[in-house]
Formats: sequence, C-alpha cells, structure tokens
Amino acid sequence: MSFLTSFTENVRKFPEKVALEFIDPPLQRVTYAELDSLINRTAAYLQGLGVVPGDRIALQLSKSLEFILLHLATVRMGAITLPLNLAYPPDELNYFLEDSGTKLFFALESSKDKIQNILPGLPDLQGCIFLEPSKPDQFISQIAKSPSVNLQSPTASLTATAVIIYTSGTTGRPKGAEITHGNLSSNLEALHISWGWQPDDILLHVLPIFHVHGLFVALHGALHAGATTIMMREFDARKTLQTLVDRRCTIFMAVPTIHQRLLDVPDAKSFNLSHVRLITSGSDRLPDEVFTGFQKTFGHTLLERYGMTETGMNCSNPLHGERRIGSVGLPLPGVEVRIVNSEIEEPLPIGEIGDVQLRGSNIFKGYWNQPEKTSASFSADGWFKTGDLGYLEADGYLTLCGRSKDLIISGGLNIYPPEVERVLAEHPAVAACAVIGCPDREWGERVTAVVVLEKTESASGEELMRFCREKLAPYKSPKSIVFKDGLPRNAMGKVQKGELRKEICSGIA
Ligand code: MLC
Repeated sequence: MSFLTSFTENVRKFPEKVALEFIDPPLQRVTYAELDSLINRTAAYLQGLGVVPGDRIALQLSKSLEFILLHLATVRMGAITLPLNLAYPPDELNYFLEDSGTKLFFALESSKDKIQNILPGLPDLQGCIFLEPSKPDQFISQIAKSPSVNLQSPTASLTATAVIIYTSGTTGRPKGAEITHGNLSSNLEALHISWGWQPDDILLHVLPIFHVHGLFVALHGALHAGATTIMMREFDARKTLQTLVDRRCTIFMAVPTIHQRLLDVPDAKSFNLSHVRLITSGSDRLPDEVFTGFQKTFGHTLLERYGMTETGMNCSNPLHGERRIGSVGLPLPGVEVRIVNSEIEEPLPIGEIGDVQLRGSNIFKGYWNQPEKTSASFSADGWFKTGDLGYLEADGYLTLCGRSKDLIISGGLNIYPPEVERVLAEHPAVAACAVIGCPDREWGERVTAVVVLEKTESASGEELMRFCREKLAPYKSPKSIVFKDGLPRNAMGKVQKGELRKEICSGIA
C-alpha cells in the first residue's frame, strides 16, 4: 500500500476535518477534502508541464502549502520529489540539480537573482518556476480554479522511488538517497502503531519540511493518521509554547536544539503542557540535561527515537513503558538492529560497543546513480551500515555512543567535515585544515575549523568564514576558526581529530 493510500482513506472518512492549518501569515487552512482536490489539481498542472512518472521535481521553497501540494502531487503521480534546504547556495544547488537530472525546479521568487545563472548549464532542466508563497493568490488560487485529474489510486509501485534526499558523505560529493513508496508506508505504519497516532491528534509542526523528520515523520505521520497539523512556518520558542497551550496540541516533535530553546524561555514553567500526550526528540543525541530539564519544567518525559535519511526511523523509546535516559529505545516493528565488530563484521555480544547495522523494509533503495557507494554502504550479507557506534542491552534497548565516520550534527543537521575542509582548502592562504565538532549547549556540536596558514599568506578568521559561506550553506560553515602552526598527525599522515578535539574544544566558548 502506498503511503498516500491511507491519506486517500482519510479523505473519505474525514472530508470536513482540518488537515493543515498555517498559523502565521499567510493564514491558510485546508480540510482533508480540499487538500485532496488541490493535490489532484496540482498533479494536472504538473502533467500539463510534461511531468511523467520517474521525473525528478526539485523544490527549494519555504515551508508552505505550495511545497506540500507540489510534493504530494509529485509522489501521487509516480514522479520523484527532491526537497532542498533553502540554505543551499548556488554552488551546492547546481550540483544537486545536475546530479539528480531534475526536470522541473520550483524555487522562491526571492532567490531568482542568486540562482538564475546556474539554470542554463543544467542539461536535463526543462523549466524553473519561481513562486512566492507569501502571495497565495499567485499559485494556490490559480490551482484551485484549474482542472483536476483523478489520481485517487496510487500510480507507483512500492519499489518505485518517491523522494530523493541528498546526504553528504565522508568521501566525494553528497549522494542522493532514494526513498521508495514502500519505505515510506512501512515506516509510517510502524510509527503509527508505536506512537499510538489517533485521528483526533493535533500535531504542532515547527520543523523544516525538506528533511525526513519534518516531512515524513511529522507531516506524513499526521496525514496517515487523519490528524490535524498546525503548521508554524518558522520556529519561535515562545510562540511554540503558547500554541501548544492555545491550540490544545497533543503531539509535538523536535530536535534537541529546539527543546533546549523551549527550556530557555524565561517563564517556560508557566506553560501548562499537561494535555500534550507525546513529545518526541530526534535527529541528534538528546543531552541528559534536556531530558531531565523537560521532566522538571514541563512534567514531560521526552520520547527519544533514532533515525537517518537512508533508513527513516529505526528505534524508539516506548509510548508506554520505560523511556530510558541516554538510549534511543527499541527497534520499531519491521526493523532489525545488530551490533558488529567493525573489522570482521561479526555480531557482538550484548553490552559490547560496535558498529550499528540495520535491516528492514525501511532501508532505502540506494544512492542515485552510485552503485559502488550503495554497495559499500551495505555489509556482505545485506545489512545497512549506519556509521553509528552503539550497544544493545539484554532487554533490546539500543544506546548510541559515537560514530565510526567523521560527522558533525549541529541543530539536528548533518555536516560532513571533509565537505567543509575541501572548501577551506581552496582558499589560497590555507595550507592545511581540519574541521571538528566541539560540544555546544545550543547546537549540540559547533563546527570549528583548525587552520594552518601558508607561510607567505595571511587571512583572518572572519575572511575564512565569509569564504566558506559563499560556497556552503551557512549551517555548515565554521562558527569558529582556530589558527595553529601544524596539525597533529599519525604515522600515516592522517590528522588526529581526537587529539585536536581534546586540545581545541575546551577553549571554544
Ligand atoms: C541555523 N543555523 C545553524 C543551524 N540552523 N547553525 C548550525 N546548525 C544549525 N542547525 C544558523 C544560521 O545559519 C544562522 O547563522 C543562525 O544559525 C540563525 O539562523 P536561523 O535560521 O534563524 O536559525 P533558527 O531558525 O534559529 O534555526 C535553528 C533550528 C533549525 C534549530 C530551529 O536549525 C532547525 O529547524 N533544525 C532542525 C533540522 C532538522 O529538521 N533536522 C532533521 C534532519 S532528518 P547566521 O550566522 O547567518 O546568523 C534526520 C533524520 C532523523 O536527521 O532522525 O530525524
């Protein structure tokens, strides 16, 4: 069953129920029946532009009804959505559009000047449509008046790719993870059961919708359940607490940085969240202080879960039962977890730390046009190698305790140091560099670059940061630069990042 089948059933069961409500301008509210009709009209519009199953449709739009309609219409007609972070500068954008062979690109009118130059160089691109979601008359009103197609029954098979999301890697350029209709539907059902989703749930949605967390877990989760989603276009801590109270929301999902900001609201304790039945945390390790802070301040035990772009959700602490501090909980239905020795890939006994590997219907199809990288990410016997280190307890709980790959997670977003190092190395004054994550109360980890300058050149930290921001999304760009005369290296010449972290991180505010 495609994940949109359950949505279609909900349209039949709850036509008049509010599916989505945007609570900041432009205020918008659509029922299940209206949403269904708008999706079909958007599909007709896309068909009119020549979109056929399998085409890649890229969206670099703000969090909006336009984004949601284009995404759901794309997957309903068997084409593939490519959601893109708004923070990607033209260099990165160009790579994603070219690599994916995007046919149609929807971008913000306000980005026109910035991205116009890259468009003629994209061989597969047949059109770029600029939209301004702050002016709903421009697209939504037109779509509402336009003809529809009847696409009620799903057109794509479960093995067909529904969405491609780019993730960076330790080597080379970012890779497009192909997520199938089957991946989406099986994972949605697993979460539906595990978290006890109900049609009368009200989800407060504050996350971006260009990632797995905001798009699949939160938005698709609510549509699958026939629930109502209250959409906040941009996260604001006080407004989030006020909305949870005013709108009697029952479910809230966020990343640890957001939970920390809620705790930092000066009168946080005065917000009574007793009617909220579930608050989840994911995309990054949940610090113990945030877990206990939530218990003290809001009387809520956060439910931590574990996921990845390539796999969707893997494990979750239970809805009923012990939510164990520091643990990501138990494998979800249909997901298997094993811990193996990294050298010989032999399963390890309970309690021993090793590589976390996964198997199940949630695991992605592969990296777009990258068969070697795809096969390298699976063990010989078909388990997906997460790159995380962890151990299992006798009762099945998984605890993560590090990464076997070089990765920084900041505010719930993954940053691969080699990508930042490659950009820094292009600067003429940089002789060598290493990028590390230093612990940070707000972001979880703070991107920090350690730079050795060429003997004859000079550059300030500000200049290097500016240089990075021209070529990389701002969240990937270093927040601190530390200059050194040399980098600690092992006998093979490899930079010893562990040493650097010990030496540098304690000195970073
Ligand atoms: C913003 N900035 C960040 C950042 N987000 N820096 C580092 N890490 C981040 N995550 C920077 C901006 O570049 C800007 O810098 C400054 O912070 C303020 O920008 P902003 O846009 O005002 O930030 P804000 O709205 O406060 O965003 C913070 C945030 C956001 C925590 C709300 O990052 C967020 O929504 N994170 C969630 C990401 C997410 O959904 N991840 C799920 C991935 S899926 P300057 O210098 O320009 O001012 C996944 C799988 C799974 O991982 O398991 O879920």
